[in-house]
Amino acid sequence: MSSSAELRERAARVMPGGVSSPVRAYTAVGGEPPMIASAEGAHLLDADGGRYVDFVLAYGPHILGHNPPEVVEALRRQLDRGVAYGHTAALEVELAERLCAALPSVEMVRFVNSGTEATMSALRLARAATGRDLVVKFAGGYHGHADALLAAAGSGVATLGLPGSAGVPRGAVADTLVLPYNSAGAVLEAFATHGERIAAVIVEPVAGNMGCVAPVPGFLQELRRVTRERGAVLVFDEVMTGFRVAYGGAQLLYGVEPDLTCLGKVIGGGLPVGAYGGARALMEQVAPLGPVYQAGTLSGNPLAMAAGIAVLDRLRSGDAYTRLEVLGGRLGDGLRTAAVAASVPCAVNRVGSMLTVFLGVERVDDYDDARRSDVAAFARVHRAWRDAGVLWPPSQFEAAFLSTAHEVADIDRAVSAFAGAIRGGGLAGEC
Ligand code: KE4
Repeated sequence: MSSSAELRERAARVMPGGVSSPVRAYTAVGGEPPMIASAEGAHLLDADGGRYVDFVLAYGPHILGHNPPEVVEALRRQLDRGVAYGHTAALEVELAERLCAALPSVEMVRFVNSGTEATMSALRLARAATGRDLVVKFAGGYHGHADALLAAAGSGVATLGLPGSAGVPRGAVADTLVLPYNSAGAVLEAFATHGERIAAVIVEPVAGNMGCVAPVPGFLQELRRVTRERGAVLVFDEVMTGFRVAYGGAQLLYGVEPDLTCLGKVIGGGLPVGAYGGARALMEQVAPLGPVYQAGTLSGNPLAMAAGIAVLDRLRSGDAYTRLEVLGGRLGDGLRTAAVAASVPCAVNRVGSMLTVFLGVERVDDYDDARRSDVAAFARVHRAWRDAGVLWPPSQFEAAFLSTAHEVADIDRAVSAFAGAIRGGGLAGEC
């Protein structure tokens, strides 16, 4: 098989940046990205035989680690039955029933093939349902790459420093208001000025795309109050948090029920999937029942459904979230302790098994705070992790993830390499 170097060279010839998604190019942290040959549990293996503890987990889906037996078995079983029918099958119904049972605010759901499709469709539905055009999002929030939402987005766009994106026409973002995350005041002001025109507020209830940033107490509750009072649709983008921070998502964890929920990642067990859902009265406006058109050739794909059902059944029945909280706590505390010992200012933001470490700052509550962190120091730490056989998301503006397949030794390896980097790398007190 080709070596990583050979694969990178071949990839660069036929794929922009040699990647299928920008963050994978490692632009923000430097170095050549590994070319992966296989995965097992909490580990990735590259084309040169290198083995890494994986804290990327495909940016969230692999909450049970790579290739958990129940998912492999479900996929093997389904393969013998076919991979796409172009008709409704039992698996879609079974996963849809599980989503509706798990998420307090969801009575009906529509499957799509990515988080981008989920948020794009949810906003179309919100605009149709309200007859309004304005959409509020938050700086550093990333909801996929639909034109209307690529305005001061987080994740890849933030990492690449692109204020939006080339190719997005002015008209596409003219109705997108971008506010500071965690600022209820800014939201109230926006409603005071534009209230009658606001169709929806879309929010990552726990932000993951400016790095992990939790909602400050009362923020989500205030979004719920003002949107209900002013007749706007509250959209929780739970593509990352859905079934990650709790079986019922962030809406269960924080006790705030949105009007629409967007899902992805975990619910497909690593296969292409997305979904959006909410109250029946809203969802019945979606074609073929209602006037809001949305479609997809491979939506409800039986393989993705089979994998998603296997993952959710394991999450619902076992002690996964207890284990994830213990592992997450060990990692977060370990990183904080190491930073204190090295006298390096550091903010470790964690919600369950998603977390981000910011260097050179003491607190990160929004995108401006995140951008004040020392991204050069982060890049140095990222390289030290890699040298220690630890793969961390290659961007300050991403969340790292844990799985039930991670062991204490994996956590301690990441903490030890971090401690060495901030101590040995002369970061102490330098940030
Ligand atoms: P996809 O279209 O990539 O499936 O989902 C878009 C999306 C929507 N909403 C949230 C909260 C998301 O985190 C995402 C995608 N997340 C990024 C990582 N931060 C995907 C990784 C990538 O772009 O390569």
